[in-house]
Amino acid sequence: MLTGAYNLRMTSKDPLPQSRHLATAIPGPKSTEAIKRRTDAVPAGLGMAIPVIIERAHDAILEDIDGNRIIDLGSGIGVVNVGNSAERVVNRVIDAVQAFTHTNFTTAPYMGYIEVCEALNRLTPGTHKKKTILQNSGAEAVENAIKIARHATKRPAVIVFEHAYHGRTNLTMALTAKNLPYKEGYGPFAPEIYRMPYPYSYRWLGNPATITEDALEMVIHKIEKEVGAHNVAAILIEPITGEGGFLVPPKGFLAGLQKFASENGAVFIADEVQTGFARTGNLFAVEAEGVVPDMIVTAKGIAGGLPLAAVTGRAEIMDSSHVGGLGGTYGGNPIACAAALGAIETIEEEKLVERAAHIGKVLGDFLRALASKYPVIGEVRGRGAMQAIELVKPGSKDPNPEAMQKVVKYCQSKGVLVLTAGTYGNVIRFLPPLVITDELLADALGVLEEGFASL
Ligand code: PLZ
Repeated sequence: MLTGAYNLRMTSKDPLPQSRHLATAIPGPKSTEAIKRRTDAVPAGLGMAIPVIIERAHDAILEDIDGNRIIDLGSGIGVVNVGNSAERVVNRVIDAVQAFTHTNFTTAPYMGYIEVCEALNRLTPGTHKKKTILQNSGAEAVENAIKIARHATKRPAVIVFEHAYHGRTNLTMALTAKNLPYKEGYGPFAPEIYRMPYPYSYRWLGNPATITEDALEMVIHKIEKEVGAHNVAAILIEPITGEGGFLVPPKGFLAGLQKFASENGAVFIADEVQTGFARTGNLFAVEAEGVVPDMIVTAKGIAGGLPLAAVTGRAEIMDSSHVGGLGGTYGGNPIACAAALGAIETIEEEKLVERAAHIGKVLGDFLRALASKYPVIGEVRGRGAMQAIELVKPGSKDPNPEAMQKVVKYCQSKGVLVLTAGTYGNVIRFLPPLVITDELLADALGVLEEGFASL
């Protein structure tokens, strides 16, 4: 249902065409001027993937202030799975913001928060009784998951993995694997975090046939000998690593960890911040392996671009905290909750789970064909609309971040936004909005191929 205000806003400008268009070089003159102001006003520590200033965006197109229309293959880092400014999100946000902007849920509750929690309790894997708490960001939700797991188990230790990314707060920096750029100089870090080997199949030195068993044996041995299984509050893992370069664990690895956690009274937590909300061709990535986590952390795709995150878990774990032990000023803000309900409705009504699987097929087939042509592509991996390529020096597995930079810059100059990732800084990742048309995706992939041809 369109509100009057929304109609007005939509008719004040032409709808944004879903096509790539270069009005100027990228960056254009207006963006170039504005980026000088950015440099002057914001700290150097904030990176910038593409040096343009965005004026508006819809579905899979970003339009900058010079009038360039850029194809979005990043979704704001896996956030706008339902598309930029998705209609149901925008409409619900406008209605919500006109009703009230904030009360604080622990001061005076409202239905949007409760409805998002009900939806997550219903949609996340497992038929057990679940409860959900809402926060503002992925990092805050991961922190809360650990906090709740420690309280419920009365244990200190947290198990994490190589190549993991969980956020930028003090605890989540400690949970994150990669030093530069995330941790360098920002310590000391939170204690009682234990990092385990990860079965990175492309770079695994052992026998590929027994990678799952061998990795599980290593991990369990280390937990038992170096931590003590009875000290473990939680095992935390991304079902597919995000910032770590879209590493897909070998089949059975997640299930093995879950089994170990349940046999030893630890909480098995899936960080689905990047993999969640239809991205991988399932609503949640753990579903592909039939794994049911005790807790699942979601953010990004949950609210179509508004800041919202959640921890959903077994009711008895979630209820362990005393009254007042959990909270926050903005967590589950009514506008963000309205956006989440619009995003969830969009995923269900536009069948975006199936759409992600379709995009995954198109993208995966294209990337594999590209890899057979260009030996600089060492591996294609991912699931659904979460695909990546790892670039190496041809004839070896030596990381090739230089080639990655060149291809990424080429794509940008032609109006295609792609993101990078990976422990070795040599991965190009693809996270298109799930509403991208086949034509637009094909156009973007054509540009990508030109990028490889230009090397
Ligand atoms: N867990 C799996 O991917 C966020 C980071 C962007 P926040 N990833 C994007 C950047 O450079 O800061 C992420 C994630 C996984 C947790 C987080 C953290 O989510 O919403 O950024 O706090």
